[in-house]
Formats: sequence, structure tokens, C-alpha cells
Amino acid sequence: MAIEWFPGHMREARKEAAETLRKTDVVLEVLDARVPFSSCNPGIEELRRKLQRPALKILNKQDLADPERTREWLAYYNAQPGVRAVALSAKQGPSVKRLPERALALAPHRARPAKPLRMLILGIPNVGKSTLMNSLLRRSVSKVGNEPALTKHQFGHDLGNHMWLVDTPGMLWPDIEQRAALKLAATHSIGPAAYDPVEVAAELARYLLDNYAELFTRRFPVAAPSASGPDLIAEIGRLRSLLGKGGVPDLARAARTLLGEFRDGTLGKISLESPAQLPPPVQGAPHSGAATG
Ligand SMILES: Nc1nc2c(ncn2[C@@H]2O[C@H](COP(=O)(O)OP(=O)(O)O)[C@@H](O)[C@H]2O)c(=O)[nH]1
Ligand SMILES: [Mg+2]
Repeated sequence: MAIEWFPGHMREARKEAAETLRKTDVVLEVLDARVPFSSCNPGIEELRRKLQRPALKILNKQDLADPERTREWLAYYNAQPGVRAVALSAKQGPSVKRLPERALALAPHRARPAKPLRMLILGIPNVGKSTLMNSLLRRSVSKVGNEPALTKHQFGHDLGNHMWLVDTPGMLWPDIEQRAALKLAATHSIGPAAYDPVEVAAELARYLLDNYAELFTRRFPVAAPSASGPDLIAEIGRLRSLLGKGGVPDLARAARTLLGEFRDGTLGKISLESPAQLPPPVQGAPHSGAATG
């Protein structure tokens, strides 16, 4: 997969995010609960640690992820200094409600007239930043009365109670490791122009049979579960009568079918990674979680 997944505007956005990070008290990092590790931008995370900004890790799309894996990820992140983690579905307003309060707990000296709580939403494309943002703003608008929802102020969006929210465009990074790239293509954080859907679906099919065989075979009762990824895609084509000329399975359509059923949750609640697969976490020096200025 030779891929252009770091367009120029993302380079610009990264520079901007670094500047904004300095004027931020708490980072709201939106992650995809199915791939919390691979959906974390390592360069930004490194910068955040260096600048000692506390983070609220939001494992979004909880409704699509394996609850067991999600519990493991929450424990993994909550063990890190200056980090709190929550799992939620940004589409469901009520689960978003407590985010400002949780963010404030990471910078308790803020949210005063002279020291507003400055929150920054970060996250790669398609993890649900805009959905989350809209949920947060709708809520605050109903609270502050009839102020327009998307009024931009100098510091970002006003959530009331001396809390400000700044959003950033979704950012990937230039040297995404191959396995992470495959996962991010599966979850649609990397756009379809940048990868071969058959390759991505083949990897996904093999992973699903190895880890979620029951869920997979319920939708795709393949005759040979130990087949290679590409053979599984061909089998899906036959099972769903997605055939091309001469009755040959249409691999592209079969791939799209599998990816679609994974992405919209038809296959079930599935995660693509677990903390057990990671090397021991690098622990940054504990810090107060306080940002100055
Ligand atoms: N199932 C599910 N889909 C979500 C959730 N949050 C966002 N989405 C969907 O994910 C896609 C990307 O969301 P968006 O807010 O545009 O992501 P952004 O690129 O990070 O701003 C949209 O189709 C949303 O409807 C969630 O919690 N669960
Ligand atoms: Mg968006």
C-alpha cells in the first residue's frame, strides 16, 4: 500500500495544533474504541506529554467495539499519569454530558472568569470529533439560552461556565505503520482512495475468523474457515452471489460488503486490538496536570 495519507493541509494542521496545545488546559483526545492505540496520533501524543497537558481519552463508537476490550483499554489509559479515559457513543447526547466536568477534574484550578478551562478536541479523521462537538454544543446552548450554537469566539466555542472548546481538523501522520494503516482503513479513518479494499478486507476477514469466528460465520458461513484472507473474500463473493464475468467472485464488491458490515456494526461488537498486544507502556513523569497561562 503506497499511500498518500498525509496531505499538505494536515501538515499545516499539525503545526497549528502544536501552537494551540500550548494554550490548552485539557486535551479531549477522541479515539476509535475499536482501535484506541492505532487511532492515536503518536506525534501529537508525544507533544502533549512534553508540554504536560493532561488528556481525557474519549473512546468513541463504544457501541461498535467489543466491551471486554474496551474495559481493558480504559484500565490501560487510566493507569497513565495525567490521563483519564471514558468510553461513549458521541451520537448519544447523554453520554457526552459529563465530559466538561471530567475535563475540569484534570485541571481543577481552571473554569474561573480569569482562568477559563480551555479544552482542545484532537483526533484523526472519522473518529467522531464533529459528532461529539455538536453534542457538546447543543447541550451548552440549551443551557445558556438562545445564543447561536456555533458562535466562534477568540478561544473557540463557549460552553458556558467559563469553559471553552477548540476543535481541530482530523490529522494523520506520514509514517503510519502498516498494521495500523490496515486497521485505520478498515475503520474508515484512512480514505478509500488510499488503499486496496480487497487487501484491507482480506486482512480483516482473517482477523475476524481468528478472533470473532462466531460473529463472522453467522454472517458469512464459509466452508473453509482456515482459508487465506484473499480466499475468504472470494468465498464471501460466492456466498452473496457477488459474481462477475463467468461466475467469478467480484472481489471488490465482496470486500466492500465485508467492510460495510464491519463498519456499521452488522457483524457485531468487534475490536481490532487489545492492550495485551502492546509493549509495556512508556510512563511519562507524573505531573500536576496543570497548564499555566
Ligand atoms: N456507531 C457510531 N458512529 C459514530 C459515533 N460517533 C460518530 N459516528 C459516525 O462516524 C462518522 C464520522 O463522524 P464525524 O463526527 O464526522 O468524525 P470526525 O471526522 O472525527 O469529525 C459519521 O458517520 C458519524 O455518524 C458513535 O459513537 N457510534
Ligand atoms: Mg469532522
